[in-house]
Amino acid sequence: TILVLGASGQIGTELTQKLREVYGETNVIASDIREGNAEMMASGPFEIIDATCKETILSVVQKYKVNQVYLLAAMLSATAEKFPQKAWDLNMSSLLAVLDLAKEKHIQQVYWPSSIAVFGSSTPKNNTPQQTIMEPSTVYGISKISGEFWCNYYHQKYGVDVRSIRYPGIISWKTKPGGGTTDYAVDIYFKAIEDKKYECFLSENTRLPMMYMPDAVNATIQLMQEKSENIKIRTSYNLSAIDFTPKEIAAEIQKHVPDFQITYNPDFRQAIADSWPSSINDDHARKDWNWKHNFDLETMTKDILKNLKK
Ligand code: VAH
Repeated sequence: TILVLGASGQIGTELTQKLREVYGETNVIASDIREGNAEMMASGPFEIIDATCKETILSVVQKYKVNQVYLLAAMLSATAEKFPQKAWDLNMSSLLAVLDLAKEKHIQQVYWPSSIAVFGSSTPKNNTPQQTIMEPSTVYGISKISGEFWCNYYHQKYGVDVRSIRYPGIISWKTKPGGGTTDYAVDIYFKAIEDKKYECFLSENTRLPMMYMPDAVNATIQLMQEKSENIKIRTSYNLSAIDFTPKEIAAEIQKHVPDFQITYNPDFRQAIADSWPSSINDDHARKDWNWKHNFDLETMTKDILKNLKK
């Protein structure tokens, strides 16, 4: 069976839903520090777990004979700047707890997400390569780059089968934004439908790498199903789909909501966004495990607005 830690979060919610479709609802145990949405709570087993507590995770692993853990619990970039120590503790102790369970053979496979936040202002901004200068300037980025090297260490030293993806900004409509810097691109769709206007906390030409949730969820499951010998990178894979600016996404929305208005009022999150790349090179993921994305800005926008207008 599969255990999802952080199942009530933005990615966890939709990853749990997809895993239950693929593996069967009773074979995917959802867990978080708080309950998830009604659909998740109704569609399969749920456990309240503090992801930093190894003993609690182990007891649930033993209760359901878990062999795969997806660790999606974390504090994201903007919130982490407000609570640095809490973010470090949550992001790191949850990872080390799960890696130790794998080292001790309680579980056989681990998924853990990294982020483009591992890159900093000194990283080449366009078509950022898999291996390059990485000087993160956010607490979130520091925790993610540290986590990548812990994953690689546990794989090299103890043979732990841990796999990871550096997610770009993930766009979805099923859960409200959760404290990320890229979450303007989630909120903008809700506001376009509700108010026909949106005040953006990033400047109009801030280009960031992004991906629609279905692509991110499919990539995650595809990576975990790949034969282990094909996974050449055990820190974390660059993954790319689209990149756009607030101005470009607003123009795409205006094709469907003609009187939608965007204004700009950059805040502390502008400095975070400015430290990240504008586009990512993911040749390694495409070569090692045949990754390819399906959604672009146009098809993503159509799909989101179709669902939000229901
Ligand atoms: C954040 N959505 O904004 C996350 C992600 C690359 C961005 O890590 O913090």
